[in-house]
Amino acid sequence: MSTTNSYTVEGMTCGHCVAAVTEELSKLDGVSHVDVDLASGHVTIESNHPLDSADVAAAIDEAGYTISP
Ligand SMILES: [Cu+2]
Repeated sequence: MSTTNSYTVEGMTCGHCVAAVTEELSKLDGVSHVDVDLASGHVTIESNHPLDSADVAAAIDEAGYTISP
């Protein structure tokens, strides 16, 4: 069963940032699709099982950005 989670990421300024976030999130186990909207910082993650929000936060941190609370 597919799960969709949305987050808002702070600090992205260009397509390179989008690519970095997309790459790190895509590495998470079970993630099937990542969609990032640069203008709003809105990130949608589709996965085939529910994700641990700590894992998502760690991946975004790894890319160099933070989740907006
Ligand atoms: Cu950038």
